[in-house]
Amino acid sequence: MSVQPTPADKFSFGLWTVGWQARDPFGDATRTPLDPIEAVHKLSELGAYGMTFHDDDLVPFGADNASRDEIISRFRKALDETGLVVPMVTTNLFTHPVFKDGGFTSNDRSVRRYALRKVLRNIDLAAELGAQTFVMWGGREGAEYDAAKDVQAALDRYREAVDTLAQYVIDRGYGLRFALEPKPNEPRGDILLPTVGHALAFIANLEHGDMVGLNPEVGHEQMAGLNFAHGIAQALWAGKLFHIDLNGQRGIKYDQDLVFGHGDLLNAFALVDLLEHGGPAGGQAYEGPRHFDYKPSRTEDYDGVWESAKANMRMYLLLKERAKAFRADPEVQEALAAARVAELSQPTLADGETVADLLNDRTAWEDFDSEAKGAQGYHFIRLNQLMAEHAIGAR
Ligand code: GLT
Ligand code: MN
Ligand code: MN
Repeated sequence: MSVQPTPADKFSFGLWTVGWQARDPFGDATRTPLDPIEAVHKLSELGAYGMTFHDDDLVPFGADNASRDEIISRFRKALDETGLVVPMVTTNLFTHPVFKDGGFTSNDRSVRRYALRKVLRNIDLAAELGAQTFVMWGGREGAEYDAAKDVQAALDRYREAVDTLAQYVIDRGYGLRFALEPKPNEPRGDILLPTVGHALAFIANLEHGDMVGLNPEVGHEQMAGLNFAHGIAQALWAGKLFHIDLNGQRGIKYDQDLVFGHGDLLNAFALVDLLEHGGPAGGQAYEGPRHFDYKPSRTEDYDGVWESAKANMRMYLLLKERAKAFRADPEVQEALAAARVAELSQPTLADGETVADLLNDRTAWEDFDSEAKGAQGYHFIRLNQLMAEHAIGAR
């Protein structure tokens, strides 16, 4: 298998990733601005198929209509020249001070109305560019102080916003779906919809929940000490994995946005294995873009930026190759059988069996040997060792 990315791999990058000038809370930018047109050409040369952006990444906040149109038409020209597509668009409701208490959930109603207008305008652009997914990362939707935010009212307003926007998409006949991106904290002390689980529960309470799914990010779950591959499995189980943000994170700390696989490598292996081979019938579980949302470290110049873009795609392809070898290894097959992994797919009750039947089944209780079952080994460590050996290329 080749580790040379091609558009068939569906790799996409946020314009804000390679374009990040590496300004952080403690230090100034270390890189000059990147022209979006150059980003399109460069990413296409490297083998990516898509580019995504926030409204303000492309068109500076507050630009007049004439310059907005000109920027968008230059951008479209670059897309046409390279064949790069825009599978996803998102709105910046976090940088400008007006959003310091949030967009959809600001305590100030006029800010909420302004936020809706900003998103509506961007939905038109997303549809015009042929995007299928509209991501909503509510980084400023949250609070630092418990008494300052009525969380139940905030969730009412969040729901109102998402349902209003979904209704607009329906009315316009746009082919867009929404993907909510959870994050536990940063920049707010506490962000609403902090994890995959919270966001799934929120979606279940929407009027247009069928059009709304998730865009989970590796580091955002791992910042909270959660298992990202498990979160993705639950999102798939709920039919809600609409998009994904791939990157790396080393444990519970600030959001690092490292290159994919440069954090928890074994969890990255499990994730790629799941996305590529983990469907209920054993097929590819996720067919959407493999979207990288990372930040080339502040130490890098532009050579380092393009190296890091390549590294993301290479890590994914290498892990995909390793996951394939893992699945094909007869010893792994044996270890999976010894660990009884497939037995979990067997329903606990037999077809047509009732609770009365279960109550009458002596093997399930009266004759069940709990001591012997308590003493049995599950052989999970051997299986994990084989996975680790495949992941590091030892087999
Ligand atoms: C911001 C954030 C990301 C989100 C982007 C989409 S913006 O960079 O850190 O995780 O995916 O709004
Ligand atoms: Mn992040
Ligand atoms: Mn993200």
